[in-house]
Amino acid sequence: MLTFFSEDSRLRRARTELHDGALVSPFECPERIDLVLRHIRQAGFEVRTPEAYGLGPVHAVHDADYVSFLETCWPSWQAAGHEGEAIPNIWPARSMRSDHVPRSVSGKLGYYALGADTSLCEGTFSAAMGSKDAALGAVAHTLHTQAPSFALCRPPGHHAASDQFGGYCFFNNAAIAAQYALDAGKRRVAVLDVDFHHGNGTQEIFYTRNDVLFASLHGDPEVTFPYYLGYADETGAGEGQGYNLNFPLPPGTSVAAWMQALEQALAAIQAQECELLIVSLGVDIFEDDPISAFTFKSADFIALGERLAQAGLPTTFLMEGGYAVEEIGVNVVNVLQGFERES
Ligand code: OKP
Ligand code: ZN
Repeated sequence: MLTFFSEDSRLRRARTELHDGALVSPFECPERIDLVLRHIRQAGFEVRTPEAYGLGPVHAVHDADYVSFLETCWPSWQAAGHEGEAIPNIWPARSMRSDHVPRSVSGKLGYYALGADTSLCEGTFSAAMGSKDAALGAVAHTLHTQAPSFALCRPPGHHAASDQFGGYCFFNNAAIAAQYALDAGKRRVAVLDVDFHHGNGTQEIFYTRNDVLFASLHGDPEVTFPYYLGYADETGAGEGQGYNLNFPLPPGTSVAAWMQALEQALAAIQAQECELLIVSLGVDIFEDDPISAFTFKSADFIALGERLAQAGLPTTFLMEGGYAVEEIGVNVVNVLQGFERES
């Protein structure tokens, strides 16, 4: 399967993640790329560098002031004389004003962040640009040829909302790709999110719209990040009513039960006459993922790819999570090869 990847994705090399009360080396590390590329090449897939699409497709789904903030945060943080990486430590919480963006970079950080797990550092913006370019290159290829494609996006995107970063995400690659497909003439696009974590950003961006059907299978937010979105009763609003589908599943969910939920998601995608399938492919549903709690074995990813192919739609896969670095490449390529075998 033709793979799109930008070397700029390597430019983010964060040193710190606030995890369980300590600053640790980030789970979302550049080494993830190497393992995926190794297995992509072993499978004989061509790897193509995407063209630079600029900020136009980003502004189509993200707030312009948010995008400027991401671009200027690191130099502003350094100019303020801070030693470590840029990490928010205060938010416009319920008891305070959320209608005002403070002048200080520290105030802006809390305003534009949804968590403290994701530090901003040198190269973050450039890596996010490369990541969304890979997504755009892949979806453009699928639009032109009907052939499936894979974007090795890094950093991931599905937690990024219209004006917030977090959960290791800055630009919402899936939303950017879906909007690009709509602008190219598709009437309805399905985004199927199989990452262990709920794609809160993708949900937020399309929540009131019926031209994108968002369906997500994920760890129950009662007990799992991102906690404050991803419940089954979030079904869309206004014209988007019925076009948002959440399948929260308990930690330890069996692959069989997960596949049953997938059947429901695919049935909705089929019923709503979607013309393109974008898969937010997180392989953190793997049994040994260090921050997740589903039970996929490497071989199960083949069956997942096969089942997705049976939907019969033009399909673009976008990389999201997956933190069992040793197995990330096998698991991703198993999905893609399962898909190819069945299509
Ligand atoms: C990103 B993606 C570990 C707790 C969770 C954020 C998880 C982000 C996952 N410190 N931290 O959906 O794979
Ligand atoms: Zn995840």
